[in-house]
Amino acid sequence: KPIGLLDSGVGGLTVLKAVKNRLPDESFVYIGDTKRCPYGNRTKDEIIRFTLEMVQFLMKKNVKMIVIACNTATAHALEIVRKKVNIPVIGVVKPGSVAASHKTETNNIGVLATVSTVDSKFYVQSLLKQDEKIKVKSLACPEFVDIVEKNAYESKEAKELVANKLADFKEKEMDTVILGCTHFPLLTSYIQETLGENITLIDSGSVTSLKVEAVLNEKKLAGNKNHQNTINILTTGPEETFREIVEKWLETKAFAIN
Ligand code: DGN
Repeated sequence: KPIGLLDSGVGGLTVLKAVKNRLPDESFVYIGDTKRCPYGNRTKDEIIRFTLEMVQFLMKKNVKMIVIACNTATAHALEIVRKKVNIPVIGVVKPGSVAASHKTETNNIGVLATVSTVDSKFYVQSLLKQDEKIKVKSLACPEFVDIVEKNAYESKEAKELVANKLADFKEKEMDTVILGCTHFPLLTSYIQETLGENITLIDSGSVTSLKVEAVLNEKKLAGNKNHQNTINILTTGPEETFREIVEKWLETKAFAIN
């Protein structure tokens, strides 16, 4: 059975890539809800409804586990999804928070995310659960999602956008910044360049992949080496740009549903 992943668009591909590299014997179904992207400026109710619809779609594909590869959906809908399905459901906020809290030496962490994730305060709560001394500075960067979705994340426009947006973000004590939106790892080089080499960026994809592996082992759900593994990448929106990003990022094909 495959592992199911969902995001509002192409962002969750950064998580898929990390999980696929760690677990090459697994099969995957990925759904990007491009038609309704971005989720980041939606109401909580909309985010919950859309997430549940994507979960239902994945359940029809007979997945054995769901990874909510979207911080916005994780912040608002993780617990609700967990109550609806009887398979393991993993979000991306806790793995990122745990990794950041281990990494920081100054207890001063930055979070870059969508408007809705920042407003939910989910990261702040999650980080404080790790260590109540942690100070968090958050910034909503919805523009980053748009530039990634239009496949311009390697352009001069993207470089300038990141430089302007993050020019005043860093504080003296800050040593760790969480990429709290799964779209943002595509902009890693520009973000790192702007914030400086002494800032550690936390990409929830790689830490989430460790969690996925641990849960598969714990629940005895890990894939079998002798099986033919498949990877099925789908979008609710138009195929063209989505497919270009998938081909470049993952070197595989993508398809639009219906
Ligand atoms: N990739 C999503 C996230 O991690 O929050 C959100 C992008 C969006 O829909 N705004």
